Amino acid sequence: ERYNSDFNWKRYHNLEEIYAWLDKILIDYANVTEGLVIGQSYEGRDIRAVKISHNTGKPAIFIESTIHAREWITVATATWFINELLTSDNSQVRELAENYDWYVVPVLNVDGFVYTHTNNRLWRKTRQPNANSDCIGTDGNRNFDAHWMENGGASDEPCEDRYAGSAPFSEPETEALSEFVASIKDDLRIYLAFHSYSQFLLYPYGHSEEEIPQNKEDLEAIGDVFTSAIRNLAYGTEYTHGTTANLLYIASGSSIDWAYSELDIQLAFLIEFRDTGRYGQVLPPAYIIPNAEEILAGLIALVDKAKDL
Ligand code: ING
Ligand code: ZN
Repeated sequence: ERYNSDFNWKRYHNLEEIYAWLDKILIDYANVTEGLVIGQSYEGRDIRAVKISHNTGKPAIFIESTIHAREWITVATATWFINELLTSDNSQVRELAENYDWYVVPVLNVDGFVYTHTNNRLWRKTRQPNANSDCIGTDGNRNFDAHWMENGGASDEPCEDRYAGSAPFSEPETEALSEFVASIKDDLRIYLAFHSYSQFLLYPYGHSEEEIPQNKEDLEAIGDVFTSAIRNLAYGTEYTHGTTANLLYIASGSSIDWAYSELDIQLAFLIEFRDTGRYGQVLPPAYIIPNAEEILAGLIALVDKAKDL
């Protein structure tokens, strides 16, 4: 049975349910979707992507979700967003869907995500064992080849949650992602990474407090419209924007720094979803739709602003 009619956004789902739902939308919306497998995880699972396109040759927007296993709100939001792009009749959402080629990886860290359902709800890293250590896994968002392990905010200790790995792209998951994103780089306009939590819109750099060379003003202008769009909804949720290093902490080897510096994607953002710590990573499912609705509003504003830049 490929169809799973129980899929909804009233609760969180496991990988099997999510992949069954992907199979369903690929059938139901076959004319505008394409299912892609960008690689295999350490434990051999498929890392899947969905492409949504109403015509080839449009600028592309890439969404990376759930590089950190415990950040369940990211995959719930990514799947809700895919569903909106396919089903909404709101004119702003239709524009979003039809004027861009969307690539969404709903669960990048598939092994870690399965592990959060079976063993440890708060697991963050991948699941590849480390040489000379009993500790497992690497922080995918410190494993990219961009100032890897150079400037702090990443650890060379395999037992740490921010372990950067034995080398850049030591993890099959980040390696697969980087190969895939590099393959669409010429069309890629915006790179988005979904995380939780803290209610931040972050942009480069993370590896240094030094200012980005070219387009700081553009990124700040986008940050302003993104946060206002969210604040103006009835929920009134407050997001803050700024560079990773200034607003949050120094973190080298992240995917947005890599996309920005190595692939020259000028618009690369990491969004930290709800909340600000009350529930943290264990956000109750009643907040899935409010979170997703405000992220949609923020992304409509973000993409619209990017058009003028
Ligand atoms: N936060 C991000 C992390 O990987 C971050 C913060 C943003 C790092 C941008 C690097 C670049 O630590 C979470 N919640 O994972
Ligand atoms: Zn994260």
